[in-house]
Amino acid sequence: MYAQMVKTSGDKVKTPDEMTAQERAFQARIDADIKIEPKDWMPESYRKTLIRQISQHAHSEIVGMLPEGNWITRAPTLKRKAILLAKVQDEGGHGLYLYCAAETLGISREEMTEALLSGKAKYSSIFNYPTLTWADIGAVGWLVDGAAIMNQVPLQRCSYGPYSRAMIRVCKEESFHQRQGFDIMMAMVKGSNEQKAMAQDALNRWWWPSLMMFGPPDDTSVHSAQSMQWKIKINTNDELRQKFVDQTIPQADYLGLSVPDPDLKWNEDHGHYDFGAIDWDEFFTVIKGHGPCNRERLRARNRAHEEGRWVRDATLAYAAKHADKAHSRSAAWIN
Ligand code: FAQ
Repeated sequence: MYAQMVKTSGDKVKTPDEMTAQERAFQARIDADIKIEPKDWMPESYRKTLIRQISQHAHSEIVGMLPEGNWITRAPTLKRKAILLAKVQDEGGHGLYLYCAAETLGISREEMTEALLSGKAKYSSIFNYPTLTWADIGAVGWLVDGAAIMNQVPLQRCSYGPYSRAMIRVCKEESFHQRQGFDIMMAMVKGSNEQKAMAQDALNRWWWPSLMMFGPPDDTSVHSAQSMQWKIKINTNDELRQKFVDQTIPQADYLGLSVPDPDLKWNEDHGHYDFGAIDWDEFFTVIKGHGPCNRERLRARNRAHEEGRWVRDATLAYAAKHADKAHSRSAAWIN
């Protein structure tokens, strides 16, 4: 039940000769940067790929509320508590826009929720790690939201209209999230030696999982080639990971912290940082459901779903009562 066990399968990208006339016309629209809207014709696998990616993205936002939600009652000041509360609510809002965007492709909210709760659907690997100290909340905002923005800014130009428009709004809020995380880290490094040590410890634990967020290396990423041809993805996993490293190392230097990578080195020839090998066994273990918190996360979502049942029932009963009233009013008017 707790494994994120959706089987991964990548189809070979079709050449123009292998496409039907309709598929060629569709690809031409994408190449001309014309957005695809819900009522437009689309290849079935374009629709399915979008449902997979957008619903996984939505689930990530919803499960992503848990590691930080865990610290709302323990935030060190009232101001930090209010900021964190607002941030966690934003993540819930992002999940809702994204579920709506996925619904335009013909999947229901119930189907997506069921896939998450049963452990069939994937959500980002990063949210299966624990937030052990307050410094982890800084590291999540700085690194996890930082990685999320790096991935989502290009998605504003994605070919599917509803997803691209959702990303524009989400990105505005994510930049605030990243800055609040960096602000927590700044406060920690300016504090006592113990606080600085907590910030370094949080960076040590979140660094590698943050790099894994971008997905497997390009040569093993099954979906990238087709998703890039369809502009569902604008950059490859490795391109975004490299941009993230290049952007984040100067920020770590500014904080006076160091990333836990002895192989990290500025490469003058390429104008990028070289970095050490990522433990992909760890990544695949986590996405198969065996990370440190997979069970806990799904238990929490299942419990929330059960405890929220009365709210859903009450909302439906209220809507039905009003539909009945409206029906009686229009029947009285006709008679
Ligand atoms: N975790 O062929 P690819 C956030 C799976 S939002 C789990 O490269 P693709 C906000 C992948 O699904 C974070 N699974 O796949 C926030 C596929 O399996 P499948 C979420 C992963 O789709 C911050 C298989 O591996 N963002 O953090 C991961 O082309 C703070 C093969 O991979 C998005 O979802 C992973 N990290 O590229 C909230 C952005 N990576 O489906 C709260 C949109 C890969 O065949 C607090 N998504 N897999 O069974 C994307 O850009 C892409 O889907 C990628 C993966 C880049 C994630």
